[in-house]
Amino acid sequence: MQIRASPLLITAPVSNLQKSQFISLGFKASRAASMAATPELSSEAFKDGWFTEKSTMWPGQGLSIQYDVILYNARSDFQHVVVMSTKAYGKVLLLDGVIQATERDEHSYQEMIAHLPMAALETPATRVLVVGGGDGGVLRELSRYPGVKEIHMAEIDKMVPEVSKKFLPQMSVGFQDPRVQLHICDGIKYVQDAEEGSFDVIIVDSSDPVGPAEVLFEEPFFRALHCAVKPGGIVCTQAESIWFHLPIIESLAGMCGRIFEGGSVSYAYTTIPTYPSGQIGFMLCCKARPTQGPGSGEAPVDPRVARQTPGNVIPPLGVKELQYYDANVHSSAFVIPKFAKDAIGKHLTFQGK
Ligand code: SPD
Repeated sequence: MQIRASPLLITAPVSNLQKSQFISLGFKASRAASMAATPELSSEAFKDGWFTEKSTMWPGQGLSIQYDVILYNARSDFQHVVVMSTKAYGKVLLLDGVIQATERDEHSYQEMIAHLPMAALETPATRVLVVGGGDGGVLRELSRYPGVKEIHMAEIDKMVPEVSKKFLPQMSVGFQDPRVQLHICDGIKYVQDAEEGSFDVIIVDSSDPVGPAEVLFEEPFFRALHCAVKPGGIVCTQAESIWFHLPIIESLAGMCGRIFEGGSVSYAYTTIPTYPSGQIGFMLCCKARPTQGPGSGEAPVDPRVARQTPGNVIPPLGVKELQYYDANVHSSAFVIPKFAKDAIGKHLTFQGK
């Protein structure tokens, strides 16, 4: 399904435009009628060939990107899914009108949310879980670790992997790794049902805490994450922007500190031009280490240290070289500005002083 931006967009409401465009492009009436079932692209968000991202989570601002074509526009059981093609950022995936990934800058987020926990482990990971992340970019990054035996993904919305496989090959390449098992299910239930201590790393690659992802920022889910990760293992969750969301980050860090008692809680971040404020963070929660055996010890794991190294290119899978992450970027990602430290430092194990 392709809807082309045209001068008509300047004046026509998008819902009317979809029908008239399909007719003027020579589509049969039945095809045009079936398009009526596709969701309307709100004329406020898609106007004059520009998409503008507005949300109550970043009030008073909106990032605009000029688009050429709407490649996909459908409503799943959970959310509104759009893929648009743009000159500035390549193809862009939107969920409920919020930018999730663009071909140009997705590597900064996907590499960091995956490699910060994976590389910080004292003992290399063998079993990893991704909650959400249906575009596949995080899977692509996990495929760089030859020691990993199983990579599980619990994604609630089957439309996201399907759309990514069709339109976003640079991300969905991650699904080609034979170690990947995709479970289309409620991520919370999947984690609650997991065997205790059965994952070395759990990555929560969620959208923002409005709509379907809200529960992924709440205590019952974090208690289940703590149970499912191994002693000495690491949970890494999307943890929003210090420019907009310090109260959310503060309460998340406080909650994680209570749940991961005896372990450590740290906030790291990456830069990314298409997320609000150009910055997004990650909460790294390390479970208290085992009292004996590999990786045992009293002191909690300090995730600021990169102890493992991801592989760089994997030709059989078509995984290209890293573009953002290296060991220096790893440690510097935990250096947070003073105003953020003043607000959240009291909850952070190593970054508060
Ligand atoms: N404000 C948008 C935050 C989106 C975070 N998740 C992105 C998913 C990419 N795999």
